[in-house]
Amino acid sequence: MIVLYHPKSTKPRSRRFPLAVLSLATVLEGREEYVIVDGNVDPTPDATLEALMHTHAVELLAVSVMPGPQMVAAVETCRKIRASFPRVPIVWGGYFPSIYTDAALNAAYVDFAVRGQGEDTFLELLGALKGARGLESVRGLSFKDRSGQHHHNPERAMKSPDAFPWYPYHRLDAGKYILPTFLGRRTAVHQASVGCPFRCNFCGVISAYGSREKMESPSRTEAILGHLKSAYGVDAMQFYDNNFFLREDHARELADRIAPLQMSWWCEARIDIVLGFSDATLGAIRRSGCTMIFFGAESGSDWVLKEMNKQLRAEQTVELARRIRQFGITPEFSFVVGNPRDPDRDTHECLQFIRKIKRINPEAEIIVQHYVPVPQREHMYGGVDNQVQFPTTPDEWATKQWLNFTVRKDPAMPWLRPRLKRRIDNFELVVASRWPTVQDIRLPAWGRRLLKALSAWRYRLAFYSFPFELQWAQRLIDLRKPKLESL
Ligand code: B12
Ligand code: SF4
Repeated sequence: MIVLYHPKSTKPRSRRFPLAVLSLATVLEGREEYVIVDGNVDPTPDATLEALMHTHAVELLAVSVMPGPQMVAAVETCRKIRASFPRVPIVWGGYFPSIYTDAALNAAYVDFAVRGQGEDTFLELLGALKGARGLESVRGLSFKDRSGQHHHNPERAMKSPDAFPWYPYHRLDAGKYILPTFLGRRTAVHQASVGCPFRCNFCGVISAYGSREKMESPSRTEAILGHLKSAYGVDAMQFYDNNFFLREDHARELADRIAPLQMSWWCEARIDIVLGFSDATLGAIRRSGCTMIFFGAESGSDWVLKEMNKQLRAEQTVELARRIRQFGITPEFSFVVGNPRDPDRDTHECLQFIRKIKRINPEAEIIVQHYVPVPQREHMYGGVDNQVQFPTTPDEWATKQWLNFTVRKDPAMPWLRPRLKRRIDNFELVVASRWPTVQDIRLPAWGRRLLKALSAWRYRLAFYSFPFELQWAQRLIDLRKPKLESL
């Protein structure tokens, strides 16, 4: 038996289909005996895994690992399993081992690391473990030899999602994953493409997948959504694609195909690409149910965008904020603040730019993130290649200091002075209070009114310091928020 393990990565209310392990299940279905254990659903995954190991001949424990809390959960479990069942091989796949491959292999409880797209590499690894081929022949695989030396096989060419069968949704308790969101009562997730062809030099997608993108055909996306609707009553979708739109003809065909399904949906896209679409295509996208699009605006300064290799101008963000309003699609703009060379200037300009965007399109949602470097294939944004010494083991990544770094909450970057960091955080709190997000369906109407009233003068006067009353209000509202089940 093969055990596919998805360690806990989020709170129950944010739980979604674990696509990473479902995509491995896809290639095992009908070929191998396997089971999925999802830490987002199972409250005691370690006990479940141990029970499986006792009752079955487990050939391989396959673990999906994203940097952050999921990696911490993976470390704890794999250490225990290795101690109790030392003969069971353990393979890690996903963004953590794809980006930090040597660190993953430095753990005594990781034997193999799969980099990038995993389906074929996983099948070939299974073949190698059964003796049908050598480990060196498996593209996309990294492994340790008996002396502990790491071997990194060449990269694997990426395939379109169309090359693999549909996910075996029936192997999960779908009811646990289809939950209410601002989009609908029964929201599911899907990823209709792999990778991204751009080269932004702060982005982990490029480190893991290279600058390539393969898209699913619109007819297949339509068929999968249709199945989710008819089999599970899904009425809303979040698309996890890094870059949902590439070509206008593809976007138009997809919109026309999924419109009859009457689902409300959200996706991530690039500003320049969507800006290049005709009014007719944007209208069709809206009619097909798209209500919000996440855009990496990153900065309001062209010198920063250039340094990020974003291939975007701030004026395009302004133009998009203005144009998309007429179609009734809410833009969600994300900013990466704290340029290491000149964090003060960057922060000042970015905050001013966000105010400008809000004047043009008050409904625009704003996300402010601190810049946290991710190892790159070339150079890291901000010229910080020699300033950050990344951990060399998962155990070190799992410490509080590095966890704070990964989740970008308290990253403790040498170039981000505490005063400046506080200013960014305070600004974010004031903006989020002045325009509470429509995505928080648990936020009661009185809480919304309270936050707006308390923050209005601060925003008007651009006075962000010491927002104690907003912090207090947020805590009060959090305590009183209804449970998801009662909505
Ligand atoms: C969904 C998601 C989440 C969800 C996870 C929900 C869940 N299902 O558990 C939530 C919202 C919790 C989340 C949180 C975070 N996320 Co996230 N997330 C994603 C997202 C949008 C989709 C991932 C996904 O499921 N893709 C679909 C599957 C099929 O693709 P995949 O994961 O790449 O899997 C393939 C391969 O990696 C491989 N594979 C994966 N697992 C395994 C296991 C084995 C054994 C093998 C052989 C192969 C294998 O095979 C799969 C099929 O080819 C990605 C962006 C993206 N589109 O990739 C960001 C992304 C992975 N997240 C990212 C980050 C940074 C985070 C956070 C740290 C953000 C934060 N500030 O807190 C947190 C922390 C995560 C945690 N809790 O540990 C980054 C990671 C890169 C980086 N910079 O390190 C990404 C790439 C976003 C980005 N553009 O920067 N995230
Ligand atoms: S930030 Fe977005 S556009 Fe840039 S490389 Fe990453 S996924 Fe692609």
